[in-house]
Amino acid sequence: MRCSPLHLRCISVVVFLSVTGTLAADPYIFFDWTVSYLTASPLGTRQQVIGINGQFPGPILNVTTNWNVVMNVKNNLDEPLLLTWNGIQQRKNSWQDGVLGTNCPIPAGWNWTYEFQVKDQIGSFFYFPSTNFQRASGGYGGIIVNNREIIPVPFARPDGDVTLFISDWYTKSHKKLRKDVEGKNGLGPPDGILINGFGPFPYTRELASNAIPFGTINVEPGKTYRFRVHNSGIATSLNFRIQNHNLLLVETEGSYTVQQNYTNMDIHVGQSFSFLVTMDQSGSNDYYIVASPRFVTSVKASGVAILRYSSSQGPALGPLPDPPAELDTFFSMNQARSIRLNLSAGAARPNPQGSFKYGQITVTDVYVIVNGPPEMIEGRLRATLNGISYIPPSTPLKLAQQYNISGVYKLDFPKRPMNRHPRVDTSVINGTFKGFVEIIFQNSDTTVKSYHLDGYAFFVVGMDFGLWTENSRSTYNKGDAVARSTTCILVHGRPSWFLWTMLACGTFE
Ligand SMILES: [Cu+2]
Repeated sequence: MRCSPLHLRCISVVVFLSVTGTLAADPYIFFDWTVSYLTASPLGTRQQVIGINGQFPGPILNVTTNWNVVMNVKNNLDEPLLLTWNGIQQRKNSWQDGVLGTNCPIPAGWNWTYEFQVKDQIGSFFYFPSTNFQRASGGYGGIIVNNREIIPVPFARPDGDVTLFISDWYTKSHKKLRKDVEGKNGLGPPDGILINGFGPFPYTRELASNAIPFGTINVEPGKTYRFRVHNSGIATSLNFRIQNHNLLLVETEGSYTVQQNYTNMDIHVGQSFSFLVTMDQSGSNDYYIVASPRFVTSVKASGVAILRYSSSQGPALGPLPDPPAELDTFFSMNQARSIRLNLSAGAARPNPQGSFKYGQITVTDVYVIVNGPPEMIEGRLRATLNGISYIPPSTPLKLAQQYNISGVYKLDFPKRPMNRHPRVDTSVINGTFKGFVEIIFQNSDTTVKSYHLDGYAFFVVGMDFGLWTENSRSTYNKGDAVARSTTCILVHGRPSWFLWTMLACGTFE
């Protein structure tokens, strides 16, 4: 079996059987989106970008806990499209998460209706095309899951809500980039940093042209806004900050956090944060909003947008606010460790193991996963995990499982790195239903890695530089580690590790 329009249809029958009757009490909301190419010049060079309903970034999917979303997507691109609802933990129709293996891409010219429920969730997420390197051309947009009225929120209702996408950006098309990334040269450095699809405000003559339109966020003096900031880029960690303004961290990827002030935040690829920002400055001029590249010296220009008070009389003053020291990974790790779960806030739900206290759940499996630097394997530059570069089978995993087709994949993903030649394989982790898994990621490459576990939130219980050992467990945070869906592994001249634990709760129902 292959991904084909026929299978899209036959799967939809299964969906209706499983949905009918069980979700009737929760409201339905319907959307019609068309995905197509637009022409834009975010860095001054005309290029094709991917827009949704004519917008880049796409529209914000603004819903409330437990709503059922019926999302019809028409693919007007010239190649298959698969949209993923990143961070949405689907209890029903979990295969509709828009990643390869469980969900088929929508063929060019076709449409497909996703149907999913934002069950027991709140917070800030974003959707994007999950295959074909299309995210490098856009196609992304915000997801806001509001709390139900009866569920209290651990802060006063903000006066406004601002979604910001920060990302590295290439003037090459995603089609060209995906050839490059598999070839000898690799991806290469980006051409600039965008904020909400706009190039930088001309903060310096050398690095930013004044012919490029830039983003402006309009605010009222004295008011407090919730800024939802997403790194929707391809490879570059970014440091986010607003000149003269505090960032009060309140939420990340669906978890309320202990509320702490930051002057800046390292946001890694795929991560989402909510900050409360109070407009407590004089407001007689504008202020810079900055996203600058981290841990890379090849990219000099920052992404710069403008924060404009309604009382402003003139442009932002002075140099950009200072970033942390360019290569200071200790700063970044300490900052990541300082993010803690707010244990007194509502909206928690018990683990499938029936406990709120993750530190007391028995771990059923341990995986130590080591990434290798990209190398040539079977004629292409490929990254590996425990010596395996995953190759998607022509029959999607979910269909092979559903119809008991053998030989499509192997349930032999190694629990430890193997002492053998790297290979290409369709090797899958054999998860235990309702199991509780400890995963240690060890970064043996020279660049920051960002890991995302689709459809799950995991507890980031520890991270450190150096090699992980059994003794490292004594440093785990077993009380208030934040639960999120995307985390990073930094490097500091030697391997570094971080760890998460996760819930296996029925990706394959
Ligand atoms: Cu995801």
